[in-house]
Amino acid sequence: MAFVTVHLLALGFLLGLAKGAMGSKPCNRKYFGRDAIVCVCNRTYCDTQDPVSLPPLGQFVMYESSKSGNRLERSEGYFQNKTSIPGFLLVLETVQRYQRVKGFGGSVTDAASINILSLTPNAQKNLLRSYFSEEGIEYNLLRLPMASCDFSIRPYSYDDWPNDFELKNFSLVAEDLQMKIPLVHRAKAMSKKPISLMASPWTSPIWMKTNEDWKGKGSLKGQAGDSFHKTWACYFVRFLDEYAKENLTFWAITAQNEPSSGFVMNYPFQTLGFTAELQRDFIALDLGPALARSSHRDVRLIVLDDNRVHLPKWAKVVLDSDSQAYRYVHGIGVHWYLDFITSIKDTIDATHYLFPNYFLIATEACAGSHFWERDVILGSWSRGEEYSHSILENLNHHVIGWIDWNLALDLEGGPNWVKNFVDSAIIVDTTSDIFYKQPMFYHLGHFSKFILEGSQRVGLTVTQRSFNCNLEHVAMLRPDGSAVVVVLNRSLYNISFGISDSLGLILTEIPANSIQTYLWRRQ
Ligand SMILES: *[C@@H]1O[C@H](CO)[C@@H](O)[C@H](O)[C@H]1NC(C)=O
Ligand SMILES: *[C@@H]1O[C@H](CO)[C@@H](O)[C@H](O)[C@H]1NC(C)=O
Ligand SMILES: *[C@@H]1O[C@H](CO)[C@@H](O)[C@H](O)[C@H]1NC(C)=O
Ligand SMILES: *[C@@H]1O[C@H](CO)[C@@H](O)[C@H](O)[C@H]1NC(C)=O
Ligand SMILES: *[C@@H]1O[C@H](CO)[C@@H](O)[C@H](O)[C@H]1NC(C)=O
Ligand SMILES: CC(=O)N[C@H]1CO[C@H](CO)[C@@H](O)[C@@H]1O
Repeated sequence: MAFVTVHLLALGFLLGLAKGAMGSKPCNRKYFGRDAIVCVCNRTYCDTQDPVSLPPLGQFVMYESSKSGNRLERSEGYFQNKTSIPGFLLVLETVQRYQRVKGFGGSVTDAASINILSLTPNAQKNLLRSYFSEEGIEYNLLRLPMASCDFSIRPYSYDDWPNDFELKNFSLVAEDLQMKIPLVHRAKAMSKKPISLMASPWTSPIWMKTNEDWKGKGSLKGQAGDSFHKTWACYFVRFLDEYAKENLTFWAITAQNEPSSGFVMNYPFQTLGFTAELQRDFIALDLGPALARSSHRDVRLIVLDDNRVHLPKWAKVVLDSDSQAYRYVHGIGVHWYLDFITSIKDTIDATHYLFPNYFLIATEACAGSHFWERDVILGSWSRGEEYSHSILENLNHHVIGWIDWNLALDLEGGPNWVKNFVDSAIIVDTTSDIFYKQPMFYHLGHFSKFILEGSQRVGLTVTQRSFNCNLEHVAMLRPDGSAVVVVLNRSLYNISFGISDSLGLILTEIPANSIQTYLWRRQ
């Protein structure tokens, strides 16, 4: 059933947008304050999207989410002839070509798994469909901790038998076999896209560590090339072997989650310290050769996996041509937690220009992690904007993907064995068998659902500025040649603007505090 509304825009352009709801189900809104809206799902109801379909040449589709309550609301419109040029114009420049996109996703932590599996089966299905199916936002990347992290209910590794250098007693645990692995299989089964997996260790077994503890300042005993380092490298291969036996293979691993944290006194949860030099030597002498000798030689190896403040220095050290490490490395992972103290130009751009053959990927982000922030804020639009602002900034600076932290947390922002609670795109309320889809979920969806793997960023130039207007935006060409433009307005004002392509002009408007995705055929 479709109904048609006509928008008369502030500038007086007649657009003729057709708003359509085919089979999609609207957000069941719940307010946690003015404009603090979540979409509530339970075992019998959840908001859905129709599969993305491209309109005929000369038309476009636009999806909008707004602070005032739209959630991926679809409408259609027509390209206009370039008669009247609006004050603010974005011009697609397809001759300017940048990185190809890997994708978007979230993390299957123990905590996320516990929360998802605490729901009744149909509610679980609605949650997983929200992330992975065509009715949802169609994630194609998943990051899995190798063994425990702070978002576990106990610290453990896969071999807690002291001095088991041959990893005789290495084994996956209940968290993998009963929760994470089945969930990943369910996600893959309901996804139309191939899902790529990434794994990251937080800590080695403690018997390999200088401090023999999960947390606190500590690194591997000994030095690169010795039995501790060789065993730790074999542990990665064993992990990949054991997951392969469960029919899960990985696209990538990172050498260590947040390696710099292992040098912080009293660091509160699982860590293993590496300086850039230690990481370089471990990869050159141990991890790189172990992977190359294994059946997992095609698994991409990602270094850093820590805040971008360490760039470009970390890359210069690890990828230095005097060592062999650079031969084994494919990419560089960044976390967003200290973005506010460093510019992307001085860190990520600088790294890209030095090492253009290594991809850059955003491997972890969450809201509510700083001590001055509340852990969970239900319905926070500004946290959604933090996500889309970060994704836009990263995509505009050579980054090929963006991975959220926990797929789902509870009302407190956990469970987390050291109470390091944070926010999540989906918050589960187990006692009521419901879950809340937060604004962060929809902000991510504006990218993950539309910018398919293999899409390439192209130029998008602002040609006119009639007023002090500073929209954030990115443009992509998808593998089938269609175009996607995402536009974010974090301000309090509506803006009329245009998007120009060789086909003509989209005359449109973006409301205050909203995000839009435009999609159209070009041939
Ligand atoms: C689920 O939510 C829908 C929409 O709000 C509601 O009509 C229905 O009664 C709920 N189902 C259960 C089992 O609570
Ligand atoms: C644009 O101009 C062409 C040729 O002048 C015309 O055929 C077409 O209908 C116009 N399109 C619109 C959307 O006005
Ligand atoms: C492996 O585990 C068994 C108990 O299941 C134990 O007896 C044995 O000592 C362990 N081996 C190593 C090398 O730690
Ligand atoms: C893995 O896949 C094979 C072949 O499809 C199947 O026979 C086997 O049961 C699967 N194993 C697991 C653990 O899922
Ligand atoms: C801004 O846009 C919203 C939604 O499209 C509309 O309801 C509102 O009237 C607009 N405000 C102004 C000042 O144009
Ligand atoms: C992010 C941003 O700056 N957005 C713009 C949204 O629209 C208003 C009104 O035109 C501008 O002032 C903002 O700069």
